Parts: sequence; C-alpha cells; structure tokens
Amino acid sequence: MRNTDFRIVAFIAALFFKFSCAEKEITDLTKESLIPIPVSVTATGSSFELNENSAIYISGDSEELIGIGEYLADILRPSTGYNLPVNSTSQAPSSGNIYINLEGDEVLLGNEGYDLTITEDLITLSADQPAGLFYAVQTLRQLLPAKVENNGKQEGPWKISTGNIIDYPNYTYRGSMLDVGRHFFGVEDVKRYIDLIAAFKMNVFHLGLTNDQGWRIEIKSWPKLAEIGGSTEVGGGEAGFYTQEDYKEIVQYAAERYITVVPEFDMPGHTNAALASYPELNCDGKARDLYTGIEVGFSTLCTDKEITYEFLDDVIGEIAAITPGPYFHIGGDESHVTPMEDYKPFIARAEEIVHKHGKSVIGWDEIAHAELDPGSIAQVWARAENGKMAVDQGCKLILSPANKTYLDMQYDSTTQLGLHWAAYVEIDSSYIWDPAKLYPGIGKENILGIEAPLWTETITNMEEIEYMVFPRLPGIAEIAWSPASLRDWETYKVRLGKFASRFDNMDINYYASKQIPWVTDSDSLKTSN
Ligand code: NGO
Repeated sequence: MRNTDFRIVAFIAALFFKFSCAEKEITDLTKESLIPIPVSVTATGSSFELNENSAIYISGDSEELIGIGEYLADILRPSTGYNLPVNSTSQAPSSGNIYINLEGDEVLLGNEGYDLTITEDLITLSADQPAGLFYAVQTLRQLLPAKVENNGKQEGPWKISTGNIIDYPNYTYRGSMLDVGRHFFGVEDVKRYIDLIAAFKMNVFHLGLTNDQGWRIEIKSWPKLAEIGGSTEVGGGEAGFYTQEDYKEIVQYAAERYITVVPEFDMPGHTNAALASYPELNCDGKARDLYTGIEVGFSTLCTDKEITYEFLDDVIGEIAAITPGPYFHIGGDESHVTPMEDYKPFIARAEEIVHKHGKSVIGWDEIAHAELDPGSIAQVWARAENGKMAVDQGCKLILSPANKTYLDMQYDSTTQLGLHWAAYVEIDSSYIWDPAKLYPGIGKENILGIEAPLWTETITNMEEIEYMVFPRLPGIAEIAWSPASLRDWETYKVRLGKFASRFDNMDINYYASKQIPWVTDSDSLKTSN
C-alpha cells in the first residue's frame, strides 16, 4: 500500500473508531451530580444527544405547559445555538426530541413530583401537575454540561446519560427570604434571586418588605409610607420602593417559576420607617426620625390606638388583593419595647385582619406567645420553646434556625460581609442537620417546611447577595426537598464541588469554601486526559 493510501485508510479507521466509540459510550446516570438529590435514579448506560433539529413537544395545547417548554427552551437556546421550537403534539414525538406531558403517576408523584426518562431517542418529562414538570426541567438542566448555563453560544456535544429519575419533595414549603428593608434591591435583582432559588426547586419567595430602615412598597391609602419611609436605607444611602405594579410583576415572574410570594410587613416592632412617615402611628403622636443604623428592637406601633388597626387593615387589604399566594407574614419578632400584655392582643387582631383579607398568618416564633388560630404558622428562627408553644396550639412550623439557615451569617471569622451573632456558618454546618430531629418534641408532622433568610444589614448589591447565598442555599434546598435517608455530607460536598463550572457559567459570585472539593470543567479535562 502506498503511504498516502495507508494514511487515508488509517484516517477512515480512526473516524470509524471515534464514531463507534461515541455510539457505545458508557454513561452512568446515577453518577451525575444533582442538587437536590433525587428520590430515585436508575441508569441504562448510554446517552441521548440534543442536536440542531431537536424540538420540544408538549402533549396537548395547554398554555401553561407551553410556558414550561418555552422556559426550558430559553435556557437551552443561547448556549446550544439550536432553534428548539416548542410544538404541541398528540403523541410521543420521533427520535432526538424532548417530550413534556402530564401523564405522570398521580399517587406516586403528587403535586410536585416528576418522572424524567431519558432513552437514546427521547427525553420524556412526565408529571401529574405542571409544577412537577418545572422541577423536571431543573433536573434536566443539571444533567446537561455546565456550559449549557452560559448566555453565549458554546460548542457541543450536548449529551445526557440515559435512565430514569423519579423524584418528589420531602417538605411542601421550601423557601428563601430576601430582606429589602435594610437595603433596597430593584426588580431586576429580585427576579435574578427568584431564578436562582427556582433552579434548586424552592417554591416560596418571602419578601421582607418593611423594617426600621425602610418601607419598600407603595400603599395607595398611606402614600407617605413609601415616599418618606422608602427614602433611605442602612448607611443612609438613597433607597427606593416597589410600586404595586412592580410588585405584581415580581409575583407574576415568581408564579411562572412555581414560586409563591409571601409578603412580610413586620409589626408591631421593626416599624420605625412607618413611624417616621405618619406621626399618628406613635403613641405620643410625634413622627420618629428616619433610621439608618442596624440596631433592632427599639420601635413599636401604638398597640392601643384604633388608627393602628385601620392602618393594618388598609396595608394588609391593599397587598393581600395583589398577592395570589395563601400567606401573609406579619413579622412579630423582637418587639422588645411592646409590653407582652399589649403584644398578645395586637397579634390576635393582626391575625383577624389577615383572615378578613383571605390569607393565613405566618409570623416569627415570638407570635406563639399570643393565642393563635391553628391555621397560623410560626417560623422558628431563635427559640425552640416558641416553636413548641405554637405546635401545642395546633400550628405548623417553618424552620429557619439562625445558626444553620441564616444566609447573612458569616462563613468564618475572615468573612467580610454579614453578621455572626448566631454562629459562623460554614457549608458543613448549614448542611448537616435534619429538620425532623432538630428540636425535642417537634417532628416532621409539625413542619411545613424550611426557609433560608437573607437579612441585608451588610449586603448592598447583587454580587454580595450571591456571595452569602451561594453555596449554602443549594444545601438548604436539598434539606427541604430530599429525603433525610439520602443526605450525606461526604457525598454532598463532592456533588457540590462539581457545581463550580455551573456557578461560573451562571455568573454566580459564590464563596469558594475550602471545605468543598471544587472541580471546574478544565480540571475534569485534565484528569480524564
Ligand atoms: C433576626 C432579626 C432580624 C435581623 C436578623 C439578622 C429575626 C427574625 N429578626 O432575625 O431583624 O436582621 O436577625 O441576622
């Protein structure tokens, strides 16, 4: 054989070899790094490849399902550069496509569960309810290469290991709070926050709308709240507030991501911004000065003036009317200057007003001192005994233990942002705990769910938000979603480590804790070569 012939034959053989290897490439779906870890994963050992002709097919023509298909396409289109049209269909599509349907098993999957099946030919997302499909989309994102999250076009291949995932949540309430009272964050930042929590299957966004340092939403019947109370923030910077139109936009954006917004108006304490806006809310009839420090527990509404309850009725009424979710958070924490004999009837009346406007109460654990309706929910942040008191009244709990879930707690003594009054909270200590075993006398049956709050006394912009939230939030999301039996720190930290490239591609400014064996895409190339 001549030399050139030999080279041609060798080239063809190499191509054939490469091609057939790709065909026979062995994958293992059970080895993929998913957060939260799914209930069950089985692998079938080969792979599906997305290509330029792939499309997303929706069974039927429901607007809602088309919305989920478009949400998925919006994530995949920029990085793959593929068109990925979203089409309706009455039957399973042909090879190379993604199929979304509501034929999942109702009993097995419940309201939020999903069944994700990947064969060499097809990716099928099934659920009984649309929320489940949305969570299947989040899992699918994590099964694709990390660069799928990039906003610019990337090189493929876009392969996914084959197999099946059955998954559903452990707790029904899985949330995060953003305090916009201490520092104000605009609608775009809030939307990004919502996107980030949605990616880890959280379903509640608790928006702390008022505090001593700021009142952050327009109330049409009490306009000075936003005008005066919204004018400043911690440190004295110029702040702002949301118009009710802004708020509706946030609520809608969250709803499209299967996230319920819980608005919080903290009362009777943490109300200096309101007390500065309207003198009549103070017992002495004198407006307070605006406050830009970070002390807590010095302010109170005047609990024995009737105008206070007219004020509550107006504020709660206006916001309840534009809040589709079932909850209204009345705060109730750290009312150190409200005597207990005034605090208790105040909370009872606030609860009554919330009910009048068709919502259920959530309040920080101190509200358990008052007589509560069993439908009210106490959010335990500081005192287990308050949680127990609420349970004894028949109430459910949301757990937000400050030394585990507070995202404003510093990681260690070198962290520049944040506070450390509850603890330094490294990634292991925020991950290693089981809600159902945290407090004596409080079991899983008493717990509605878990929430990770971000208080913003020291946080001024999105970059700082992300640094405190990541990477602790995915761990809290896993505690809320995954069964305790599947959670394990040693394997979790390896899974989290593999999110480095994903966080980079999502442009998340995360804290690169030394506890985590971070692996970027370029590291994995190095090890496989
Ligand atoms: C406490 C306090 C907040 C602070 C936060 C700081 C609760 C429920 N009330 O948590 O006002 O911002 O700590 O970590």
